[in-house]
Amino acid sequence: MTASKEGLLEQLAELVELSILDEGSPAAFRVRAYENALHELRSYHGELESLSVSQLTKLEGIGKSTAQKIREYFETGTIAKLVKLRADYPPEYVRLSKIPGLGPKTLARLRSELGIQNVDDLRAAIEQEKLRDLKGLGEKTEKKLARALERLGGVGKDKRTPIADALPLARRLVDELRAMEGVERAEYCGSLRRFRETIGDIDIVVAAADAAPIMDWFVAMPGLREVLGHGDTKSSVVTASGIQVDLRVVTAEQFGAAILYFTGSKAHNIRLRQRAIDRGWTLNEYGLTDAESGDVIVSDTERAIYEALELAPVPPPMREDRGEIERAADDDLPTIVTPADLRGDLHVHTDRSGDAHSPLAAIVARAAELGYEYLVITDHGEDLPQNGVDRAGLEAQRQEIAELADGSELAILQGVELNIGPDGGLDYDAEFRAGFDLCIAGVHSDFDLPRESQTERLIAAIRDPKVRAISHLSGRLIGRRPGIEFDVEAVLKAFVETDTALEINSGLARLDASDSVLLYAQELGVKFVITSDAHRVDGLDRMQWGCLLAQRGFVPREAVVNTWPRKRFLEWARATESIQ
Ligand code: DGT
Ligand code: CA
Ligand code: CA
Repeated sequence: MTASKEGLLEQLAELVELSILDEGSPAAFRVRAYENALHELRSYHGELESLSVSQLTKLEGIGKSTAQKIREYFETGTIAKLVKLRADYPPEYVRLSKIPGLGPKTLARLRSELGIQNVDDLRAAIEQEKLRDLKGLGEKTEKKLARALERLGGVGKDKRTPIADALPLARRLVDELRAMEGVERAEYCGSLRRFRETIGDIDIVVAAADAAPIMDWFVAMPGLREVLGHGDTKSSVVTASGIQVDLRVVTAEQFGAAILYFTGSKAHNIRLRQRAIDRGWTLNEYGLTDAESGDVIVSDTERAIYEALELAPVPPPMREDRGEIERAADDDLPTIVTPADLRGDLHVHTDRSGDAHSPLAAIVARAAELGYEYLVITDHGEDLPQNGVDRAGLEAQRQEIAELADGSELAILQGVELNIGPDGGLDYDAEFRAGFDLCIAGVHSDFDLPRESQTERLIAAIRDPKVRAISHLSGRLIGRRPGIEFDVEAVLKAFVETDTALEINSGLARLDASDSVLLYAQELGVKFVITSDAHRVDGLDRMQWGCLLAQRGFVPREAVVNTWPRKRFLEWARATESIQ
């Protein structure tokens, strides 16, 4: 990992995460300082590496101490403070901090008073009922943590990494590999390319004539925790953050067969191999081969292999043996949605929301650059503690929108993201809500209600005449907070009855609704919106993730409302014949 802006951003993000543990609070001065720097640098497009400490401090949000760390990174490839924090807070310990209900302060006490270092220790301490005796914790907290552990699905032995943690790392490695001399192609494969929500390990395939220099570079990257293997064409490492990465080098001719094989899934591969056998061929990571003569039929591209097997090429997110082989054979795969097909964004926050950061004008400017025909601004409703916007704020925004919309090609609509209360109630009142062009509504609280209550509150919100879409249906945060439990069939039927759209949220921490809910929903004829849920300008650019999630759910383009032209979209947005 040579010094690069991406590498710096990664180390700063890690500094934020570990400093929260070290300082005992996400609001600590140091944490905020790193966070501010991170946000500033993400949108800074100038040259960074040559800036001095005093030049760096001239950038907004960067103080002297952070500036020194940035210089240190570019000069040495690491930040000493981070190296120390990594030693103090190893990945097993950091994993504990992702368990809902375990704040940094409690965690520190568990470590100092009970010696808890990892999830297995915590589980054992809970089983021995040791937590309840700690001052200020008690039996209730102990039980709550036991449940959180249970619902997270065995965090202990199942060490799957949330996609939000694996994807940026994989993308950076692939970029670095592509920039290396002699590398013709590089692609991440495996579950990550299939866009699963959690990742066992990262599998990267490179096409190059000479593997040795690539292998040597890979196992010598700075900041690795462990080298598991260093072979001629295959090596495996574990990064500082505890993620395993496998790298294989093949020839350019074998590249298609190799990425097809290593993308999987295993079940998809088995079906492909059977089709090869039926034709008197064999299929493996080297190519599609005539079994008798041993001649390679095709191997250089995935597309050519699918075609030889008389299949339409299957997009990677669909390769789970969930009906895609049959549909590819009938040339009946769903028409996929790409970011270029999206004509508007329907879930975007401005800095009026307490947890968002960019002003309206900047959001509108970026939406126009993206070529959108329409944009719906949806700040948080007032019921959301700290982050919600009151009536006066939204009325002022209405004025601002009218001014920006005047003479603009882009249709700017005022919406709001309402909070679905525990009983299905919504923010403000019906009269005030009627003043919006379009409302979306989502669950932001009360994640622990019984299943029937969750079902009822969702259906009540779906049936509200002003609500046109439900944001992040389950409210989950992948690997950190399980979603609410509800009757999926009953809820999806309410979507169909009221012509309400189900959101496909592009935020990597959410990716909500999940692929299995989407698969079911599209079968029932539900409509969808793919949204960014941006909380700052650069968030608008993440629609590609929602598009990949839609592919995992076999969602056809026609069912995605924000692929429709403006007129048709506005008609749908303004329809209020929802059942009451
Ligand atoms: P993960 O890492 O657990 O999230 O899931 P994958 O799908 O990335 O699985 P992984 O890393 O074990 O292997 C990557 C791909 O390589 C897998 O999706 C399909 C292929 N593969 C690995 N082992 C086998 C095998 O025994 N048979 C077949 N047909 N394919 C395999
Ligand atoms: Ca993998
Ligand atoms: Ca692997």
